[in-house]
Amino acid sequence: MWGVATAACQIEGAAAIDGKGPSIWDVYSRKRGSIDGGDTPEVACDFYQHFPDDVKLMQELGVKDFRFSISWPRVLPEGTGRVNERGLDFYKRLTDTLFSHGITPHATLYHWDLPQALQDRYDGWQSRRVVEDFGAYAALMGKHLGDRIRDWMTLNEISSFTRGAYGVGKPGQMAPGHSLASERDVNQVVHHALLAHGIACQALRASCPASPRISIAENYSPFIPVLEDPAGVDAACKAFRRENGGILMPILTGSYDLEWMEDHRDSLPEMRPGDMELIHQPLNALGSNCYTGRYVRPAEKPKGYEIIAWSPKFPVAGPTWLHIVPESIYWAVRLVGEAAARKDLPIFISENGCADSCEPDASGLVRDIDRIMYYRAYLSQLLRAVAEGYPVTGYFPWSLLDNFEWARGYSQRFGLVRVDYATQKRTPKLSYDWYRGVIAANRIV
Ligand code: PNW
Repeated sequence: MWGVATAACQIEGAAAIDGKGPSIWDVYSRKRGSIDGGDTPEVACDFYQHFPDDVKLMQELGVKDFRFSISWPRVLPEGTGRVNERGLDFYKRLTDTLFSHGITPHATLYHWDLPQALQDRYDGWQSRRVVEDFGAYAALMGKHLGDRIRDWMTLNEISSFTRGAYGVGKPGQMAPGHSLASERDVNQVVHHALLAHGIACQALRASCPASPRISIAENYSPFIPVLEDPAGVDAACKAFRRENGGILMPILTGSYDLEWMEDHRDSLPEMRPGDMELIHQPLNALGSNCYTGRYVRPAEKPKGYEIIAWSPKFPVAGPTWLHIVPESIYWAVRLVGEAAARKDLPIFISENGCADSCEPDASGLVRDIDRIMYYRAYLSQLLRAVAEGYPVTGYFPWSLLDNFEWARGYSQRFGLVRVDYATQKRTPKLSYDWYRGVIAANRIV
């Protein structure tokens, strides 16, 4: 599959239109100092109005698969109970339009826009009550949209909306931007997200009329051996299991990694009987949001590996965290098979991308050769995984459009298509033309 990826809160706009309830990002972004430039997702790319044209852009690009997310407060303004038919209707119109352009929808149930009502009612992800409510929302989506949507992702990047939002003694940068008393409290928030994933898998399987294909989009950490010899690969495997031991490993294996538990022995979440079984649901595939990775080498330490610190001028592509590490995409695939012992599990790249640094030239074209370099390098590494027989099934660059980049507001542009936010004019960048060539040839050009 050659696709593109987006998320509701980052592109839709229409934050209070047609009965949508507020999300935690609508409220958080109005808090002074939370978002660069005081930006908010209120209008964004106004995809809510512009989607027919944007679907045409996808068709011209040649993609046959589109990843988007459903806004929970658009369909359930209070988080539970009353359904907003106009919200539901939007996703029906969107999927109909996708079908009429030969494009398959891939829907994420949760890409960070929790209904503010649930934040107010019981502190959102801090409360175990969110698990049941997420299950009910998933069941509702399966019932109303399951005839059109067969490919589902439950959650997007558990660590980002839990650890990224809840700091210990200091607020996180993601909504709702709270500070918690202890690491145990943060691990409890993560545990609730894991349970929500599990219950959503069950709810979709019970409610979709045609059997759904279920995955989760996770930004687990890949590790790249500095030296790729048996000892280096072994160090990468050890790092992979331990560093991903609190999210990916329980999802894939049904238990927190034992060494991760050792690292967190004083801060383990409250677990009830049956929790790990609920978290460990069969998956049809795994989505990897892959942007960067860390280098490791073997070490004479109890852990058996050392994560190498970044050299001061290591190249980045946009935000400061986005170190350019093309091999990360190869190891993100390989280590699921090798370190997590899930060689059977198909993997698709649910996100990969970078922010560019250019303004349009006199003709209006954005010559984003930095993005082309980035994509070509990462795709070459993905091709290595394919060549070695790993079950790679698809690639969804982030993103179709420039969009609301969370705490960075509109300052970071990840799109293959430029958006002029003042006029909502779309202009395909040079990388759009390049990706169209890749799709048409079905090879890296
Ligand atoms: C992902 N990090 O977020 C999200 O899924 C997208 O919504 C987002 O726009 C995209 O990547 C680009 O940032 C991330 O700090 C946010 O390592 C932060 C990190 C990674 C991914």
